[in-house]
Amino acid sequence: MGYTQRIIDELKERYADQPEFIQAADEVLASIAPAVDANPAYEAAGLLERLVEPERVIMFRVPWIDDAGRVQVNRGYRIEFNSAIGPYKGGLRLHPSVNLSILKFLGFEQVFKNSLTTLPIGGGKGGADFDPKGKSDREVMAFCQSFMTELCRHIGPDTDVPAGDIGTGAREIGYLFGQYKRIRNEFTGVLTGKGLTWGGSLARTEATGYGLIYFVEELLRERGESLAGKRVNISGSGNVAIYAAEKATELGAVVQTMSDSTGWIFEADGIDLAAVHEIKEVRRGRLSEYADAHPSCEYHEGRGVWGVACDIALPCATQNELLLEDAQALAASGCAIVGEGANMPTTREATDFLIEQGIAFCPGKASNAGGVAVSALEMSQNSERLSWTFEEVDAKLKDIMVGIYHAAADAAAAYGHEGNLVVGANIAGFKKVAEAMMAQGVV
Ligand code: NDP
Ligand code: 2IT
Repeated sequence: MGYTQRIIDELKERYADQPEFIQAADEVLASIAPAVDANPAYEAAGLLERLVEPERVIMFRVPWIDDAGRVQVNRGYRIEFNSAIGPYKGGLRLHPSVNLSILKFLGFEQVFKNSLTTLPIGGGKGGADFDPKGKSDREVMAFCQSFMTELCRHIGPDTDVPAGDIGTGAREIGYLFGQYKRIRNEFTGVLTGKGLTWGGSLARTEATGYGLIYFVEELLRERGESLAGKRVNISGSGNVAIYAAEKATELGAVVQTMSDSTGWIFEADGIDLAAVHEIKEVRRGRLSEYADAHPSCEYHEGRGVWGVACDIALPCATQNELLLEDAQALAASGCAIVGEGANMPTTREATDFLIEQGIAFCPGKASNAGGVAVSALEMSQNSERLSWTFEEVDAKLKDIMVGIYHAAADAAAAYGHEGNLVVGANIAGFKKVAEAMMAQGVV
């Protein structure tokens, strides 16, 4: 049995209770096998055994008091996965589904994604099974302060730099930063996604969504096409979805669908994005409110955006939200591109099917890397105590996304998998981390 397969088998046995982590690790390891097999020194150095184990897993109690005066307790986590090429970097997810398996999958993906950005950032992820939905601002602040009271001893601008993810936006980053500064008495770039008056970077809010569209635009450009007139289906209506929709619309596409965890909307002539922004980001409401104010819109409860015929599908909500049956429906409707804005939104079976069908599949670790890339640019600005203009940051973001597309496409071709961006992104992301780990000895 080959080295890579042995590690996959061992992982499946050891972490049978961590399905999302196994799913992510299996996909990466299976596709980097040719690059690993070409270099026997990796096995001698136990490289894969080390790559699949986080350097450190921190789990802690997060007690806080709700508005009724009751004590609530959540479980907090930070997975410091790999620091071979820079300080741990990655978001904090606040969602009731959060557990060790989900955060390990996200941390593992982040290692390769961050490598692909070409910037000096290692991989990490964290969060808690706290649900910000329905909580008052005071309750969210109480939770964030308690969470940071423990987390602050593990992070720092040269050690580990968290950011946003599902359920963690500008409000949460503000409360977390305030508590870090208060306890440590240091004003440093310990978090990214900060407000513009206190160290944040212009274009960080837009970065993941815009970056996804720049990636897809480059893929289209290589085919002599553009986004103009393309029908685009998006899932989710959070940070990534909204700015992907905004940039796609700006480039002439028609964004037909968006969703939240309750239901989805369909607007044949394009969604009114200002209304979605007001409902989801300002009022923290439900997408069903959009339908009330837009008679042209169809609203359905449950899931269903992949059943609408489109040219481009952009899953931007959460993991495993695009299933095999959805991939089949997309293929039948003539969809030509699936671009992941979320992390691992497409199941393994659906991914394999889409690739078999010749549909261009953009894996999240490449196509959603714009967010963390601009986070790294925020770190640079914090270090030099300067702020760059929106245009400067946006131009760098675009260059980075175009670069990632070509790095993945070139690596795929070099290993005989022309057009397979999954294999290409995994190999390109892996190589730099592997080289750094080999140089740094058995640590
Ligand atoms: P947000 O919290 O801003 O938005 C999440 C959206 O997805 C909401 O519309 C939410 O609906 C929906 N959603 C979340 N969980 C579920 C679920 N279990 N079932 C159905 N719908 C769900 O998060 P982001 O936009 O920041 O993140 C979306 C995805 O993008 C995640 O996979 C994240 O890891 C990834 N990502 C984010 C980056 C960033 O910079 N923010 C960078 C790279 C990737 P509802 O409002 O009902 O909860
Ligand atoms: O999944 C991701 O890349 C993010 N949530 C962004 C991480 C970051 O550090 O900006």
